[in-house]
Amino acid sequence: MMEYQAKDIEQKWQDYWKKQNIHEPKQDFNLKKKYILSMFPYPSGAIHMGHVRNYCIGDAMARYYRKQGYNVLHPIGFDAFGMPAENAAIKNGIHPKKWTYANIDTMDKELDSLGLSFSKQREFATCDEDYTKWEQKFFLDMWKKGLVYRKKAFLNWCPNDKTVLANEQVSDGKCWRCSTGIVQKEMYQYYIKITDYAQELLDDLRVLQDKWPQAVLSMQENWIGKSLGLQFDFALEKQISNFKAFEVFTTRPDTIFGVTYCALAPEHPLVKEVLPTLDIQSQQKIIQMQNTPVRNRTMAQKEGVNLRIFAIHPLTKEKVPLWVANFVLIDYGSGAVMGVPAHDERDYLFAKEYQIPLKQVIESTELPFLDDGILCNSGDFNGIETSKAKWQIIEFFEVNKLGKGVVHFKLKDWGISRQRYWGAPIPLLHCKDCGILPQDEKKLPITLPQDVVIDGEGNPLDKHQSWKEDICPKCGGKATKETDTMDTFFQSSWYFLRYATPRDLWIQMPFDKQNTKYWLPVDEYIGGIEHAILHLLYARFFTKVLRDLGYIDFSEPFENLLTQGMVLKDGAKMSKSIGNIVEPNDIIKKYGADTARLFVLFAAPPTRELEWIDSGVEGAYRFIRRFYEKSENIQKTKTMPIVHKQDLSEKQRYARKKIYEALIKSNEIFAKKQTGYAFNTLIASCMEAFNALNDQDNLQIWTEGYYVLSNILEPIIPHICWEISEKFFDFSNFGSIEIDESALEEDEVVLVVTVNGKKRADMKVNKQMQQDEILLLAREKVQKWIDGQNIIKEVVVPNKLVNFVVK
Ligand code: ANZ
Ligand code: ZN
Repeated sequence: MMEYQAKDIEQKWQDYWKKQNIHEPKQDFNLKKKYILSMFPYPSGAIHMGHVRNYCIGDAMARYYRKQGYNVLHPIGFDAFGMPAENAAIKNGIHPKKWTYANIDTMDKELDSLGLSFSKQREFATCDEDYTKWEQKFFLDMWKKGLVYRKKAFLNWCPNDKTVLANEQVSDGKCWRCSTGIVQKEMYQYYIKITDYAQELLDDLRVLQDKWPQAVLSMQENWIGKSLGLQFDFALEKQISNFKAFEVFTTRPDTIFGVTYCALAPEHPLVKEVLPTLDIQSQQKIIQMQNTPVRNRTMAQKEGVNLRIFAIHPLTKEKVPLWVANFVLIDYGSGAVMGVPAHDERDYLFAKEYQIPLKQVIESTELPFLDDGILCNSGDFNGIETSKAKWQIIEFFEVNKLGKGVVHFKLKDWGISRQRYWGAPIPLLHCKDCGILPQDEKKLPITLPQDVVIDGEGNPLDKHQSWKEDICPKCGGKATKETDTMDTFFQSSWYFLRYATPRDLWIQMPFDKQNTKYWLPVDEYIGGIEHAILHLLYARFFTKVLRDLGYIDFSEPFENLLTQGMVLKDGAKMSKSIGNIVEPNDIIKKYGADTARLFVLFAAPPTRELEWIDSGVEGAYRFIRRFYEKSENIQKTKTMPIVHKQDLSEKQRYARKKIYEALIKSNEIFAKKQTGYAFNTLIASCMEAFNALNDQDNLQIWTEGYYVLSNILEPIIPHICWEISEKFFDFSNFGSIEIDESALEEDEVVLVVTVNGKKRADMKVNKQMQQDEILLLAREKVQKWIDGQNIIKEVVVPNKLVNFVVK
């Protein structure tokens, strides 16, 4: 008997694929193509089950389309810049570069051991210098086009470590390393004007309808957050230094008569002016609000300080008290709001806390009343529906030059500066006479210095004097390099474009026009839902910018998107902190890669959560072993086996039917993408077919069954299928296989039973039923019409009709 030795078989085929370069795309633009891409990993050091799932889904697609005759691009790389490498350097003293490339090496081997059909020739890491070069070029293109600007912004700052912290590094307002209370420090940052593209990013979500998950589309829509509203001024009762008024933005102009207070963001410039006039306690409270990271404020209690000054309501001319409130954001709208506690939940909570009165302006029995309704206490606008009043009040403000209707987006410009070492340097120079200048493009890439001290204090680049020194391209005087590096999302915003160009061109160009035109957009993009907004939004934005810079001529990078579900164990997300990790390596060592692949695709549909079940892994292994061991009886053939269909038994016909049903399912899950690539149902269908095959003894059918099943299972368990295919079919089964419709025909037919030509009954019979038997049954069915009469003639028209002539 053939014994299933997963390790030997898998090593054999992985070596073979590598040697034959079988998974490299062909440079033939006449072929139909598919670009299948699973999101590239961060080189943390080891592959986890989430990766396994992600890459097995992509690999199944890539292999399927290859067999269907497509030219397939299925690349892999590493998203290799970022903080963990620097943290490892701080902790263990390893250089970030060394740490990163060593991790890539390890993970590469792990990915190989899964038998993934990547185009390895196009593999790269985003920290490779020839990648940085083009990224810096794009940055300069954007700079020259006016898409980049520098602005002071508040950052989390640890006064002890003297370093900027990412939001993730702040917990409970304290530094993750030294637990010192962080402060908000105003520093220069570079921003990219993604807001210039807000409307297009929103509009084009429609293009992605039905091709991207609805959840992702909705999240992006909310993130972009378009609002229509009224922007207008509240005059101050008394001028304060230069301030005569402040501006507010509201989406509910219909509630304007209900304003009982106004509130400013803690960072509002007017607050700075008023601050010295307040008592110490109020001052401290405001400073504390300013030092709370914005993200934490939205979750905190509503807090406020009364500024003890008044604004004048533009319509009623009433005095309105002015507050500072922690829920007002400085960079949304005007950084100031009108408070309508009777009709807004947040305003209501705030007013209750600080005993601010309510004023009802929409008819209702209860407050707060948040719905639409009829206006009251609103002067000339009484009796009007809120939805109409909104527009009438905007018009009133415009006609009387009191304010104007405006569109606001929640989307903010993309801050790309990081005060970190392990990133792509921002290619700018500072000259004390000429200001900020772009680096000469001929000098790109601006690379990182190797000799660097990484101790967690400040930005290592900023402390590296000899690296910083440079020459001003304009006046020839001394200049210093910009020491900020770019956000890693900058790298992941165009990596999918890089793969489309063969490696030998990478030094000369970011990507080649013709290759890009052929391969892009990505046909299937697969990744975690956690990237629903940032990465997927930045990549969409980058694509539009590169289009406007003349590099490409399409607007959306990812044609279809599949967001895979999480991998769980014991009901919780597999994670180191919970300690419920199953190591992919252990599974591969014990059972083989095919088992890991089969289980991961069988246990749940790709978009759903997957619960790791050990017995399920065992089951997957047993199926593969049986599938392999039973293959020994196959009759060798280099073409589709021909089955003699006469006189097949019921079990034999059933087996053939199940085989072709599985084949249909295989084609169906790729054709009907909306169903989310339900590989699990395909596998179930194959298992059912295999059982039916085992339940019959016709060798031709046996061979035919294996011919088909090893074809449709190849995308899922490739090693074993290649082994079987080589041994018995000489790979002749690795193409698209035609469906034998006759195998799918139902065994049962419905016959019409007539008496003297008149229909009297329907009768379900097996197609193979003998004529005598049919007549016997038919006579019973029409008993009452032939009772007591002579049957003169009985006619059976096969598969159609039985007629009795009686007298
Ligand atoms: C008065 C009002 C009454 C409001 C009411 C809402 C309901 P969206 O729809 O998300 O765009 N707002 C404006 N600027 C703000 C800021 N910088 N920080 C915090 N909140 C701000 O939100 C617009 C609404 O959010 C605006 O409409 C304003 O409150 C508030 F019954 O004005 B509204
Ligand atoms: Zn200069």
